[in-house]
Amino acid sequence: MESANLHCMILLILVLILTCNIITAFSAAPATKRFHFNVEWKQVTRLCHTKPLLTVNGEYPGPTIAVHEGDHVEVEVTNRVARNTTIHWHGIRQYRTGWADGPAYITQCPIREGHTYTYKFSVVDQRGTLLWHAHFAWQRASVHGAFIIYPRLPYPFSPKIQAEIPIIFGEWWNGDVDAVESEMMLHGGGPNSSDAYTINGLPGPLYPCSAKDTFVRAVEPGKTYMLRIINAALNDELFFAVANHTLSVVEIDAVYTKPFSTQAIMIAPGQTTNVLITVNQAPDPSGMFPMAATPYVTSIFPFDNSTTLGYLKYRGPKSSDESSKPSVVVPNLPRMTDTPFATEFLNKLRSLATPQYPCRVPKAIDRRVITTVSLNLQDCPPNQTCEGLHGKRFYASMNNQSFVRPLMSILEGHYKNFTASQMLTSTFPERPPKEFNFTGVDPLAENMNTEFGSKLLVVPFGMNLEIVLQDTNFLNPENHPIHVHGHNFFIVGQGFGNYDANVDPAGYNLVDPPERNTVAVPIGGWAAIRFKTDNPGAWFVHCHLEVHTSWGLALTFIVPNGPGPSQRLLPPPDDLPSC
Ligand SMILES: *[C@@H]1O[C@H](CO)[C@@H](O)[C@H](O)[C@H]1NC(C)=O
Ligand SMILES: *[C@@H]1O[C@H](CO)[C@@H](O)[C@H](O)[C@H]1NC(C)=O
Ligand SMILES: *[C@@H]1O[C@H](CO)[C@@H](O)[C@H](O)[C@H]1NC(C)=O
Ligand SMILES: *[C@@H]1O[C@H](CO)[C@@H](O)[C@H](O)[C@H]1NC(C)=O
Ligand SMILES: *[C@@H]1O[C@H](CO)[C@@H](O)[C@H](O)[C@H]1NC(C)=O
Ligand SMILES: *[C@@H]1O[C@H](CO)[C@@H](O)[C@H](O)[C@H]1NC(C)=O
Ligand SMILES: *[C@@H]1O[C@H](CO)[C@@H](O)[C@H](O)[C@H]1NC(C)=O
Ligand SMILES: *[C@@H]1O[C@H](CO)[C@@H](O)[C@H](O)[C@H]1NC(C)=O
Ligand SMILES: [Cu+2]
Repeated sequence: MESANLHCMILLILVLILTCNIITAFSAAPATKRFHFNVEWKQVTRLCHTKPLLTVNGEYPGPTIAVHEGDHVEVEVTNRVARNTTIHWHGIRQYRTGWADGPAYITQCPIREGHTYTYKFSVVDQRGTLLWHAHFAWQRASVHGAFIIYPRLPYPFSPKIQAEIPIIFGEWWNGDVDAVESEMMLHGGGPNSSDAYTINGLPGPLYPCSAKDTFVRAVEPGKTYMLRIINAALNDELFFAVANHTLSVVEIDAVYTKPFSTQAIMIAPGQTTNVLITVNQAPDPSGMFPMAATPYVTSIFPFDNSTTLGYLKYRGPKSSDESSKPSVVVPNLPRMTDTPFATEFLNKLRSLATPQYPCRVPKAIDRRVITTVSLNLQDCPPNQTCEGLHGKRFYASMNNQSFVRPLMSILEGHYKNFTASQMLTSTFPERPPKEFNFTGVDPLAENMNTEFGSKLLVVPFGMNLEIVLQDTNFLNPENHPIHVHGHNFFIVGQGFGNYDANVDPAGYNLVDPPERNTVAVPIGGWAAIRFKTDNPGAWFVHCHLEVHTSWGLALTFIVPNGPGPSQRLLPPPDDLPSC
């Protein structure tokens, strides 16, 4: 009897080992993947303007990082320019490795000219498309690239994918982008807008002197492709569509979704979206189908209202007329101000929520923080001239705190128990300091000044936290893509107008809400996000419209160490840059 049981157990173990082997045979075993990034200038020409462009390894967009789920990653970054820099691995959880997160003055001091810092972290329980980008000044404009995490298990969707096509959106300036930021901060006005949008660094044929810089990708008729779409633009949310083709959304921010079909997508800066596209149209004479991106605009500021165009080129019989010109007709994109389309699209996003990929949304919460996300109009300091509206200066804030980056690493200060800095007080207000009709007031009748500082929000380890992000119509209401570092969150609710804590929670989706790292808070509305504070460290929360981060639309929250030895922030690496 006993020996029979033993045999059973041995058999079971054998079966388990075999099954495991089959699973790991699908992809390589976890490994350490090493990359070398040189941050360097490169002469680049677009729209007939040649300028030194800040790049990684001379590439624009930068090199793709491709790893497998479970891999350990080491990226040695050497700064070869006379400016400071840092790199952020956008959406990577950085569990216990906050030192490798990257935002300057939050988790590290900048990497100075001639210095090297090696970012070391593991990629755990995430799969799909993310991005990496510089997190210093406005360097993200050209210092960015795809971060692809291949899954250990087969994709949970069909049909079979012929190939994948990265589609990275960016913005091109004819001038120096860092100068655009410094000029704006010096005079208090709005920033210059970009001169072009780009697909994989190429503006396409709708711009002057640009037809030769057009992204074209050959595809096999009848096959299905996966587009890994990344919005690395600085200041613009975008609509994207491919002429005559339907897109099927299967993943956002490296989390699988319930698939759904759509003619176009809305994608905010910092967000990623994987879509399937089946190449099933009768090719037009040129065999080229245009794809295009154009902004989704909720701002009153001047903006880049142009359209970037690329092509899918059907591979076909030679009979296709080589001389016929490809269509430059923009595919069916929503109007630039089409908030109903953006809302409808975002409302279709749902976590896959299967036993294999469960949706771990907190059903109950320990704390709710309510914060405004707001633009501000600051009185001009005496004896200065300011170029914002009414001779004042533009700023932005959360709960009337306009975030100022201290000239030190907050994470290091936290780790070393610094109390010296007056700025690092743990008193970020958990409610708006003034209750008013956030989305109904006449802004110009209001005092739109803000306060400046680096107050920290401190939350206990392991709690279920809800943050309600409330837009205001100070200056004007806008859609703000809010990015949280170190944690994915669930968007349990969103709506227009003012959040009502007595009414709105009843409408939350606590079954299959979308899980993301960046939420596009509706214009003149609110979004409620939930997550478990399971990652000790100092984490930046900010608007991914870079202009708003420069104006202070940000906060930093601290998660202390948990009780267990594996719930503590790891010690800082030896090569961590100092200020
Ligand atoms: C911003 O645009 C203005 C007007 O086109 C131009 O004169 C100025 O040089 C630009 N600033 C920067 C920093 O590119
Ligand atoms: C693509 O769609 C447009 C209308 O949306 C139509 O005019 C055109 O003929 C279509 N092209 C092909 C090749 O089907
Ligand atoms: C973009 O803005 C410019 C200047 O305001 C205007 O002349 C042009 O018609 C606009 N283009 C589109 C496509 O809206
Ligand atoms: C502003 O300028 C006036 C006259 O030039 C001067 O008297 C005053 O001290 C200045 N104020 C400040 C705050 O610099
Ligand atoms: C910081 O304070 C905690 C608790 O007071 C202590 O355990 C830890 O050793 C201190 N860390 C440093 C680097 O001083
Ligand atoms: C806020 O203002 C809007 C627009 O004036 C109005 O429709 C709404 O009823 C107001 N809400 C509250 C709570 O007063
Ligand atoms: C924000 O702070 C400024 C400066 O203290 C103050 O003047 C303003 O009334 C405050 N606004 C709100 C909405 O709390
Ligand atoms: C780089 O950052 C350090 C630390 O904040 C600062 O002291 C230094 O002045 C900066 N260098 C440049 C070129 O901006
Ligand atoms: Cu914003």
